[in-house]
Amino acid sequence: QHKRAKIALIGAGQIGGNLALMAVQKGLGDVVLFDVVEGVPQGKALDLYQSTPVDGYSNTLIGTNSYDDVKDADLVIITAGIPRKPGMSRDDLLNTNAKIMTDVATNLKRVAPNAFVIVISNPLDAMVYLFQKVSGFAKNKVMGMAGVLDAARFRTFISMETGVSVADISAFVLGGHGDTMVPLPRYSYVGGVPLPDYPGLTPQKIEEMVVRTRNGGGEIVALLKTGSAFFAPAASAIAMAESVLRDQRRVFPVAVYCDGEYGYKDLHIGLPVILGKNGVEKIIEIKLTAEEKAALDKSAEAVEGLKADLKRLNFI
Ligand code: A3D
Repeated sequence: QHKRAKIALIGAGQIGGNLALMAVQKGLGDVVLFDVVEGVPQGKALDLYQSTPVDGYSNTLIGTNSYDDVKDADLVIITAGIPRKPGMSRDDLLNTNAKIMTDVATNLKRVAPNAFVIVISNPLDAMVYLFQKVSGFAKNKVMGMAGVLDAARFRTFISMETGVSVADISAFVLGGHGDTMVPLPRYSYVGGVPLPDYPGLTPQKIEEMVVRTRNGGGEIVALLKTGSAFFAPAASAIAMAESVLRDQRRVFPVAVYCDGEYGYKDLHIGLPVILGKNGVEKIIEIKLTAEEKAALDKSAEAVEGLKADLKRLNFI
C-alpha cells in the first residue's frame, strides 16, 4: 500500500503559501502549514484546500499553530524567519532568525525526528548549519535551498540573452548563498554548448549575467520593497522535495554538510549533489581550476564568518 507523504511547511508566509500551492499541484503529499501567527496558516490552508475540488487534486491541507500537527512529517521545508528588507544584508538577519531556527529545530527533533529537512530561511548557509547542530539530524537529511534558485536565475538571464528556451539551458552555481556565490560559466550550457563557446556570448556579456545572478535576490528586494522573492524560491525547494520523495536522483546545487569534500570540514556550503530517497545520496566532486577553487574558498570563508558569529552569540 502506497502511503501519502506528509509535508510540513514551517512558516506560512510568502514562500510558505506558495510551497503549499506547488506541493498540492504536484500531488507531492498531504500538507501541514505551520506558523506562530494565529489564523494565517489556517486561512491559507483552507483557501488552498477549497481550490482542490476545482482542479481535482486529492491531497489534504491543514493550517496550525501547534507542533502536534507536524508529528511524524516525512519532509519539512522551513521558511520561518523574517525576510530581508531593502538595505538589509542577509547577515543582519542572523540574530533574529537564529533564535527562530533554534526554536524550530528543537520542536522538530521532538515531533518529526525522521524527517527530511529543507531550509530556506536566511542567512541560508548559517541557518542550515544551525538547524543541523541543534536537531542532530542525519547530515544526509538536512539540505539548504539556495543553489537551485541561483542557478535558475542564471538560466533565466542566459535565456533572456540568447533567446533559447530555459529548458535547454543548464547552469552551475557553487558556494554560499550571498555575494560570494560562484556561478561557473564553464559548466553552464546552452543546448549542450558550453556558455563561453556559444555564438554571441562575449566574456563581458557572461560577466554581466554572473553579476546579475549574484545580485539576483537584491534586485527583487529593491523592486518589491516590502519583502524578498517567493515564487522562484518556492519552486526551487519543491523541485528538491520532489527529487527526494520520488527518488528522482536529480543533480542540484544544495547547501550540504561537508566532511572533507572540496577540502571543507564541518561546514554547509552549496555543492552539486544527487538527491534521492535517502536525501543527499552523493556529493559530486569535480576538479576546479585554481581560480574557481579560490572563489569557492572565499565563499567558504564567508560562511565560516557566519559560523563564528553564531558561536559568539552562543547559538552553537
Ligand atoms: P515571510 O513572508 O515573512 O514568512 C516568514 C514566516 O515565518 C512568517 O509568516 C512568520 O510569522 C513566520 N515565523 C516567524 N517566526 C516563526 C517561528 N518561530 N516558527 C514558525 N514560523 C515563524 O517571509 P518569506 O516567506 O518571504 O521568506 C522566508 C525566509 O526565506 C526569509 O528568511 C528569507 O530571507 C528567506 N529566503 C531565502 C531565499 C534563499 O534562496 C535561501 C530566497 C528567498 C527568501
